Parts: sequence; structure tokens; C-alpha cells
Amino acid sequence: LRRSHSKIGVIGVPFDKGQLKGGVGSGPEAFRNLGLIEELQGLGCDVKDFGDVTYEQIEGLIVKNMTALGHIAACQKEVSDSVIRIINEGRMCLTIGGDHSCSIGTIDGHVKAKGNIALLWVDAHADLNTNATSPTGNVHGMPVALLAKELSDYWPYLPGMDWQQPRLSIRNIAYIGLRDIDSYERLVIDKFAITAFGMEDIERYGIIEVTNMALRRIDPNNNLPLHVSFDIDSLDALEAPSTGTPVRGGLTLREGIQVMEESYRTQRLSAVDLVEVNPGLGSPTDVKITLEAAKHIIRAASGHSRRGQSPENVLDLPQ
Ligand code: 5AB
Ligand code: MN
Ligand code: MN
Ligand code: MN
Repeated sequence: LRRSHSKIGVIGVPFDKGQLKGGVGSGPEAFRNLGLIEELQGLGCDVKDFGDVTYEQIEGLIVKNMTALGHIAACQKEVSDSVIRIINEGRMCLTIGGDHSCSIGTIDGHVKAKGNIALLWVDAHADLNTNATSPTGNVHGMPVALLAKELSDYWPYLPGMDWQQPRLSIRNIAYIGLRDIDSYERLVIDKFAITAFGMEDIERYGIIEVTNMALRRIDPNNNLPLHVSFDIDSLDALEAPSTGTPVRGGLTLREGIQVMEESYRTQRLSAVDLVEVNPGLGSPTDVKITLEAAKHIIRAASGHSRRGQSPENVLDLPQ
């Protein structure tokens, strides 16, 4: 049986304005230098590289406690448009970040292209702050709150963001890997009963069971396109040190791979974001470990099986 989701469209989003550390914008370049595209092709995937997203900042967009909105609004609109194009070509959309504000654009585009979707948010953090609750004003901690319909009344008017409407119900969102949650984020998770599996749940039930419980909750009829937004800081800081907001006590690389393998098995994996890799942080070894970890996650999302695969249309070994 040959892999079913071998048609992939890749976009890079060299964007770092959702937080304050330089370097995360060079994520796409680092992955390309590592030969990511060629490697996915080598796995038998039909990969089309749509290049890196570019944008022009909108001047003068000021909203309280929301840093760099003029960059976010302009860039994420372009990201959304690119994702729509790729999904409409019948490809799974793989987005390489950039910080996690990139998922504002990817999920907006996915929902516009497909209607309703189910979203797995794999992260140490809930990224569920509004500008009224955020302790930092950094937008990479706000994407889920921007996307959720149920939270739309908690936002002020956001100039430049008219293209982005909260289109996703909280019922179709689940978290995996949480372990660093702000107090108002906890309040929102409880108030709206968001499906949220923290590290303690993974310890109790195991990652495969947790992933499948999450998928059942967000897509009870097994018919929605699946979006996995994978923040590399969901992995333990020892497994992925080169990231802006590392947190110890996280997923092993093996658990991260398992989340993706289970997601791929649904046969409805339709978009994947790999964000928050910062090649500017840590030693060269740290950077290498982090990029390699991310590559294994992406390979699993592309249908690569750790069991290996025998050559196509061949039944016997050569003599
Ligand atoms: B990441 C924090 N909750 O809102 C905030 O890396 C951290 O995309 C957000 O998950 C981390 O600034 C955002 C304190
Ligand atoms: Mn995070
Ligand atoms: Mn995140
Ligand atoms: Mn981070």
C-alpha cells in the first residue's frame, strides 16, 4: 500500500514579529539548507515548494498590548492566501515558521478553503491570550484566542485584520502537551471546557490514547479535515533546545512523532504548521538537535513510517 497523502505544498514564513527574539525568522532557510524538500521527495512525496511568504508592513496600526500588529496583519493575510491556494490544489499544506503567529494565517486559510476543520494544537503553551489578558503583548501567545468564535466578544476592533474573522469553534480545538499556562488561559480553558491534554494526561494515558481521545472530541464523526499546529516547544527543552520559550518536562521526540503518525492515520491530515524553531538560539549542536527533531516530526506528517517501506512494485530481492 502506497502512502495516500503524498501531495504536499510547502510554504516558508520567515516571520518573527509575534515575539521579541530575533532568529526565528530564519527557520525556513535553515530547513531548506538541511535539504527538507529533497528529503520529502526522497520519501516518495510529490512536493511543490511555494517559496517564502513576503509582505509589506502596514504602518500605524496600534492596538493596546499587541506588539507589531501592522506586521502580523499584513503577513498573515499573505499566509492565509497561500494556504488557500495550496489546499485548493489538493495538496496537504506544510507551513514552516516563523513564530506561532503564523498559525493565524494558516488556520484562517484552511478554514476558508475547506469550511469547518478540526485543530490539534501541540504546544507547551495554550496561546489563548487576548490583548487584555496577555502578560507580554506578544501575538505568538494569542493565535488560538484570535481564531476561536467563542472569544470574539473579548477582542476590540483590530485594524488591518478585517480579513481574519474568528471562524473556528472551540469544540473543534484540542491541546496536547500543555505545561505552561497563564492564569487567564486556564480560566478560558475551564469556562469553555476546551479539550486540553497536559503532560499529566500523557503520563496517565499514554500519547497514542491521548491523541485519539483528542481526535474523537474535535471530530466525533470522523469527517473533518485535520490541521495540526505543532510548536516545537511542545517537545522537552532537551529534545528541542533552540526555541524562544523552552519548557522542561515536555514531550519526547518519540511522543511528538506518535502524535503525527496518529494524525496521518486519519487520512484527513490536510495542513501542518511547524513553528518556533529558532536557529539563532543555543549552540550549533542545540540547533542541529532541534532541526533534526523537527524534521522527524515533518517526516511523520508526510506519511513516513518508522517500520520502513519496501521498494515499489517489487516482490523479491535482486540476485
Ligand atoms: B508560543 C506567554 N503565555 O502569552 C505569552 O511559543 C508565552 O507560541 C507564549 O506557544 C508562548 O506571552 C507562545 C507567556
Ligand atoms: Mn509554545
Ligand atoms: Mn505556540
Ligand atoms: Mn515559543
